[in-house]
Parts: sequence; structure tokens; C-alpha cells
Amino acid sequence: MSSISFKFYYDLLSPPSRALITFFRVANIPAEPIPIALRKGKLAFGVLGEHLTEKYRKEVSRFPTLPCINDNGFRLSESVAIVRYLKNTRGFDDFWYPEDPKAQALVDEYLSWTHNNIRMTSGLYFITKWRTPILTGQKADEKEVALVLATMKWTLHAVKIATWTPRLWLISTTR
Ligand SMILES: N[C@@H](CCC(=O)N[C@@H](CS)C(=O)NCC(=O)O)C(=O)O
Repeated sequence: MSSISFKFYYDLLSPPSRALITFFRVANIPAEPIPIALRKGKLAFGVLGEHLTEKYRKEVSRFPTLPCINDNGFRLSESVAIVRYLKNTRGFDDFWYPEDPKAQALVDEYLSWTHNNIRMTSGLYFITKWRTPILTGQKADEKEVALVLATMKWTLHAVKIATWTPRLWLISTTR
């Protein structure tokens, strides 16, 4: 595996940033962490964040999101794209992201699914129940909170069903 480091822009408030930072640590992938505060900077759409500035767009990413990397001038956002890029350029262990087409497709299947389900619904719950009230100083609409909570619970239930015996694990090929 390559020991060449790259810049890693993140905010611990962001679940995909936390996923990558944890992955880099456990898989011993050298990265230079650069914290970006999603809450600081200019005001846009009622949200404050350094990622909404022109400076960020020019220096970090064309998309106003975290996490991102800069590998010797090559800039990339999207956590899944970043993992695939690092697999191709750093060649870390198959254990983390397999080369076998079927095993890799099962990892990709879960990564695609979780973005539109667990991450989306838990993010909406967090935003409705906590983030918006903290940023605006206004109480959360409990009817809305109940709705997003029910949606989040449904996706968690779907994971439970998908991993029931004999499906031993999310990417098990024995299903
Ligand atoms: N699919 C993207 C998600 C990126 C994303 O939505 N990041 C959020 C933080 S978790 C963000 O930067 N949001 C900008 C904002 O809240 O204005 C990934 O996996 O990296």
C-alpha cells in the first residue's frame, strides 16, 4: 500500500466524513486532515458554512459538501468515489474493498442503498429534530419529527431483515 498522503477535508458533524476518517485510521491510510466548519462562513439558504464560500469552491471542491480530498492537485468529493479512487491509486487490502466483481458489487450495493436510505432518513431526523432548531432558535415541529423518525425506523428495520440468518452479513455471498 502507498504511503503517499493526501489532503482530507472533513467536519466531524458529517457522517460520511466520520466514516472516512475512521476508515483511514483503521486501515492505516495516511491522510492530512483539514477541518472545515459546516456552521461557519457566509449565510446561504439559512445554513452557515465555510463550504459555501467562493474560496472553498475554488480551492477544495466544485460541490459544496464534505468530505473531500485533494491528492496532489486532484480534487474529489463523495465518500464512495473517494474510497474507490484510493483503492485504485493506493491499492489497500481487499478486506476493505474487494476486487472480486461479485464481492465488490455487494459492497457497492450496500453503499448505494445506505446513502438513499439509512443516511438520508437519519440525516433528516437529525436536521429536523436538532440542527434546524439549534440554528434558528425555534422549536422542532413534533409532527414532522414523528414522521421522519418513523421513516428512519423503517430503513433500520429493512437492514435487520436483510441481515437475518442465513444472510450472515450485509455482503455475505451465501444469501
Ligand atoms: N454523498 C455524499 C454526501 C455529502 C454530504 O451530504 N455532506 C454533507 C455533510 S454530511 C454536507 O456537506 N452538507 C452541506 C450542508 O449541510 O450544507 C458523500 O457520501 O460524501
